[in-house]
Amino acid sequence: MASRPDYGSASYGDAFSRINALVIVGEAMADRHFRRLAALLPQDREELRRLGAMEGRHAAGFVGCGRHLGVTPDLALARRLLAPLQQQFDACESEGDVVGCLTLQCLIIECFAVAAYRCYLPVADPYAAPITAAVLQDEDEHLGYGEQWLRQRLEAVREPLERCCRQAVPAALSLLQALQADLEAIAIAPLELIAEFVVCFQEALEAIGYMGLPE
Ligand code: PL3
Ligand code: FE2
Ligand code: FE2
Repeated sequence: MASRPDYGSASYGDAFSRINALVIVGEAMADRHFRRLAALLPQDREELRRLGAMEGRHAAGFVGCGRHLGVTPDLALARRLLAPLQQQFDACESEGDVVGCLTLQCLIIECFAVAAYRCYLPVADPYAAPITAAVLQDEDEHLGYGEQWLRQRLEAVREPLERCCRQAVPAALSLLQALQADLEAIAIAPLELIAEFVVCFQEALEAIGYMGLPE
């Protein structure tokens, strides 16, 4: 069990101002992505709108976590750090690459969120822990939606899916690198988070049907 940080300390609050902002802006970005996906995939429109609304509630929940600790989130920094992922989504959208849009949000960003919240949960403050646990269940559902959609179109999505991952996985990992010291300050081991992401991503690829099959 990781040792609990001092949630009231200045150093915890300082690190949390950046982590909390990243999560708030990341959730708001996910909300926007699901609404765009709802427009791109009219047959799933209602479900995708529902998933987007969940993301809006996640953002609000994490705003409350920062407020509870008296921390002001550094939203400008978070927007800068998330810009590459946002730009990638916008580029896929304008190229009509629906598979790229869906892979980026429902596979990469959701795996990233699941890994981050799994690592945060055991070291979260008592106010944030139940909020994070509830969000984590929702993220599993979002990942499941993406897995199912991609699994049903396995051969057709292979090439755009690979192209999307090749760009997005390094972008997500460099984001973690930028926050390495802040993660340590809130008692998350950056390497553990990367390992968790890899596990989650591999499980998702297996669920879609790319790996784990006998040759
Ligand atoms: C998908 O629903 C939302 C995507 C949000 C992206 C979050 C990434 C967070 C990375 C590092 C933060 C770990 C600690 C979490 C603390 C609340
Ligand atoms: Fe979310
Ligand atoms: Fe999500």
